[in-house]
Amino acid sequence: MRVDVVTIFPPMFEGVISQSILRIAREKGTLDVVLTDLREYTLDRHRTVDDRPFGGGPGMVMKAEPVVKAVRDLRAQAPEPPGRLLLMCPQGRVFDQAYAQELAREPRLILLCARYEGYDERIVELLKPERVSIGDYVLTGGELPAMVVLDAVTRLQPGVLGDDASAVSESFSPANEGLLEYPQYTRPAEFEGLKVPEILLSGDHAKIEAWRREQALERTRAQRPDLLEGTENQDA
Ligand code: 9D3
Repeated sequence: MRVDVVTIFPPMFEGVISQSILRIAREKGTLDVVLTDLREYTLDRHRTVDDRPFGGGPGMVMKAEPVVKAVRDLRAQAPEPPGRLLLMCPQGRVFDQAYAQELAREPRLILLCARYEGYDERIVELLKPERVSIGDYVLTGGELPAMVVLDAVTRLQPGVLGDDASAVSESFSPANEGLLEYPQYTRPAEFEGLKVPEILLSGDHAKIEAWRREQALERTRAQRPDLLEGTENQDA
C-alpha cells in the first residue's frame, strides 16, 4: 500500500514512520509512505500556503492553489492508481475501526493535512476528497489525525502483525463480539501483594474462557455501555 501525506510539517511524521510497526511495514515493503511538503507547490518568494478569509473573521485559511496542484501532481504519478483522497478536518466522518478496515483494503491513500482555521472550500469542490475527523476535540492541525489513520491502517495490512494475526481478535472486531478486552496478567504470579486471579493459573481452558468473557462484558458495561446497545450482548 502507498500512502501519500501532504503537509507543511513533514518532519512531524519522521518519528512515527521510523519506529515500531510502521518501520517494519516499510522494511517489508508492505507500506510506502511518501511525504510531500505543501510549500514545494507554492510559487511566491515567501512560499505562502494561507491567507486571510474573504468576508473577515479570525484566523487564516489554507489557500486552494498549492493544495490542488500538489494533489493533481500526486494523482498523476503512474503507475500508482490515483487513490482515495482524505482531507483531515474536524467536520469529517468520524474515524473508527470499520472505517480503518475499509481504508486498509485500498492500494493507495492520499492524506491531506489542513492547518489554520480552515481551508478554501474550492479545494473540496475541485478535488472531492472525503473528510475525516478522528473525534470531537479540537487539535491544531490534521497531522496527528493523519498519523492515527496511518497507524490504524498499517497494522491491518496482511503480514504486518505476524501470522498470529491479533488484528482480527481484538476490541471492536466481530471476533471479540464488539466488547472491550478482558484483563491480562503476566509473571510474576504475585506483585506488590496482588495475585493473578486463581482461575488463570488453573489450566482449565473452558473456565478461563468463561471468566474472560464475563470480565469483558463487565468492563464494557462499566466503561462503554454504548457498545452494548442494539447488540446480541444487550441482555448479557
Ligand atoms: C473555529 C472552528 N474550529 C473548528 C472546531 C476551527 C478549527 C479548529 C482546529 C479548524 C481546524 C482545526 C485543526 N484540526 C484539524 O485539522 C483536524 C481535527 C481535529 O481538530 N479534531 C479531530 N479530528 C481532526 S482531523 C483534522
